[in-house]
Amino acid sequence: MPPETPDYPMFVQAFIGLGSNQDTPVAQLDDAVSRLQRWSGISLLAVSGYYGSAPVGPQDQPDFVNAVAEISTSLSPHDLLQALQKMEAQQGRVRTEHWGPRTLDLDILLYGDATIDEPDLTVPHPELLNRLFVLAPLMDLAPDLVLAGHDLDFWADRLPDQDIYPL
Ligand code: ROI
Repeated sequence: MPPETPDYPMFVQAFIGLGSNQDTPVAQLDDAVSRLQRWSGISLLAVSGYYGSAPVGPQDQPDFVNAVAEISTSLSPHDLLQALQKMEAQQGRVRTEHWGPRTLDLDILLYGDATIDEPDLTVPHPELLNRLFVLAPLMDLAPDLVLAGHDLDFWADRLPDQDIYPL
C-alpha cells in the first residue's frame, strides 16, 4: 500500500477570528490566545491588536472585542474546527440565540488558500469580506493579503461605516 497522501501540506498558515462580548471580553480573548499557544498541533505566529466594535446584527447587546490570530497548524480544517469548538466550550460558551451575545467565538477565517464548502465549515469565512471587525485586525497581520483579486483596503472601503475602535 502506498502511504496515504495528505490532503494538506504538513503545516498550513491559517487565520482565526476571535470575538467576545460577555464575561470580561478582553480576558476571554487573552485566555483564548494562551489556549491557541498551548494547543497541540497549533503554533501561534502572531496576534493582532484588540478592537472594540459595535455589534453587527441585534443591537441590544454589549460591544464586542475582536482580534485575529495567525497560526501555523498541522491539524486538518475539521480537526482545527473541533479544537476551536473545544476551546469555546472550555471558556464556558453556551450556544444560545443566533447572532446573540457570546462569551467566545473562534472562527476559521482562512486556511492556507483552501476553499471549503461543507455543511459545518465554509472557508474562507463567508462573512469575512463583510465585517470590518474582521478585516481591520486581519490588516494588522497581513497588510499585503489579496482576497478574491483585491487587497483588504479595497474590501474595507466598500463596507458601510462600522463602528470599530482600537483598544
Ligand atoms: N458583532 C461584532 N461587532 N463582533 C462580533 O464578533 C460579532 N459576532 C457575531 C455577531 C452577533 C454577528 N455580531 C458581531 O456573531
